[in-house]
Amino acid sequence: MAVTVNAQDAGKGLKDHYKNLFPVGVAITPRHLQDSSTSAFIRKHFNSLTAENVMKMEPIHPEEDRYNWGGADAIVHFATGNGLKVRGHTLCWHKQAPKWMFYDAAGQLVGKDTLLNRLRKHIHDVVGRYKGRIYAWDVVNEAISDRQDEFLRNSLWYQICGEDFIEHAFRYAHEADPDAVLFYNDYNTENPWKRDKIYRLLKKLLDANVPVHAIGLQGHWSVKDPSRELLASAIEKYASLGIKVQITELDVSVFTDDKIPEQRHFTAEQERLQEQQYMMLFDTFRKYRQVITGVTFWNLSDRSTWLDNFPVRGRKNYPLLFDEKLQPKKAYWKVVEF
Ligand code: HAH
Repeated sequence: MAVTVNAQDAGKGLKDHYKNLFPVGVAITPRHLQDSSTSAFIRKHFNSLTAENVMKMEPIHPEEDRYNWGGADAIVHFATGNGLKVRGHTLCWHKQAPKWMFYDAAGQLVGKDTLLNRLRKHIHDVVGRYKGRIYAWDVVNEAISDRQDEFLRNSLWYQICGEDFIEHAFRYAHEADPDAVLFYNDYNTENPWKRDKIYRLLKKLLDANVPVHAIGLQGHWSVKDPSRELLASAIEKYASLGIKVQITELDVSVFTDDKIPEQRHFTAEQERLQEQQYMMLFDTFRKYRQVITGVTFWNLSDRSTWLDNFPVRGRKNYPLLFDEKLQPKKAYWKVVEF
């Protein structure tokens, strides 16, 4: 079976199988591009890139008057030179944000005007630098609370600015690059009560003519979650607002909770469940091809993924379509067979 598929595959990469549907992307670090076999692997399978970390606020803007452009420039340069798209990630988030953003020289929290001015400057500088080369931006990441009794997350952005920071972030990004596709990005987007809060937020922004064009479903899923039904109903609900949908950070954890202990191997049972889950996911993405404008994986292969340290530090995970030797897993063949 695998032999037949291999023969038909004829040097095609993942992106080639999906070329009539949507771009297939991956989150990388600039170091991946310095190794020629890794960069060849990236070019074979993917036609869109996201910086896993180097475009986030703290790494790219560590001090008020200093930017660290090196890593971001390298990714954009590689993408431009090789005909890959770039998704920017991310302009306004409660994590990996530099402390200086929220404090004055005396160590006191700044007021709303100062914080919004700093956010505006940051967004103009970053989006402006890559104008025309980064086609989409995750403008606001994870602003909705995970608590059922709370609407927005109680972050410093929210504490200082109230709800307004969200609308301002989108307006600043649109000023800086009117052609960029602007995303609200979040996780647990299929959970009905979080989904309904996100819908409410987006509806409010759209009603106020805020330039938000799309939603990113991060897609940090597991072999058991989400169900086909919840995924479909989330996609439909967001799409009913007239916005596009992307899967921005896809991986399928082999663990279903934090209590499962670490193990030495990818088990046959995990492999089977993961194959089924990936099949269901891509089958659903293909069904909604009219609204899904991209699918991006969060890391290249099981060799190294953020899930090796999250939510349990040091618990090796196997969430991607390529194994530790960068070889396609069984799930890969299921995803490209349709
Ligand atoms: C994502 N958060 C972030 O968007 C991405 O920037 C990061 O590299 C990895 C995952 C997912 C997440 C989290 O950070 C905390 C709790 C749940 C999910």
